[in-house]
Amino acid sequence: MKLYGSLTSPYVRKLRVLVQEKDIACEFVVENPHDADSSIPHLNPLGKVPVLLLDNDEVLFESTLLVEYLDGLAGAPLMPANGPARLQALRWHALGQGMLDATVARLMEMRRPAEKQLPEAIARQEKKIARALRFAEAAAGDGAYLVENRFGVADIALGVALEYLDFRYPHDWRASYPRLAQWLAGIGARPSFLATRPPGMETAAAPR
Ligand SMILES: N[C@@H](CCC(=O)N[C@@H](CS)C(=O)NCC(=O)O)C(=O)O
Repeated sequence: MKLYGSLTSPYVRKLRVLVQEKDIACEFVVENPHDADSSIPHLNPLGKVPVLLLDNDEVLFESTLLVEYLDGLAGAPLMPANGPARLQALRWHALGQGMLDATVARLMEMRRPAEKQLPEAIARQEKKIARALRFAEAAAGDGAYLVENRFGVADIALGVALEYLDFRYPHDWRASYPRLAQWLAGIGARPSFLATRPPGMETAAAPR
């Protein structure tokens, strides 16, 4: 089984963390979907990473689906099977995913030539991120983990989203959201998180 993705994609990082946490045998193939000769469009019609190539040559894509698939392969599930805990975990995953989408959309706008950038488009994404942070601060408890008092998909999704802010939209969110800051200091110190930090952030001390 092969996981295709870039070293900077937070969507890919969710899977890399999960694979390490569950000790799943999966080769990581570094591929930038933006490269002209990238193989990704031949694997995923949407041209995006992550892509998972199974041993029977079937291809799966979309990080939320891949989390479900890989979590079902081995070991104790990181996603609760049912009930309120499952709903909570799915909502944290949706929140984290939405934060990634907003941070990526903001980055794409900021990468356009200065004269073509729309400040209102950037502000719109920043407001989504600010509201999501406020929501997460209020919804997170004081424990080390978000759901059922044990590490799971919710922690991967929010942890990756918060560290992606530090990578692509660095600002002092920790001053306003001390509970999230403290929670991330614990999650971000896990070996799976340390081993998958994007280039340039590998040795950054937490909290940043
Ligand atoms: N909803 C997708 C988003 C994946 C995504 O946007 N990946 C980016 C890299 S961070 C990508 O491959 N972009 C290339 C493109 O959109 O052409 C997921 O969760 O897997």
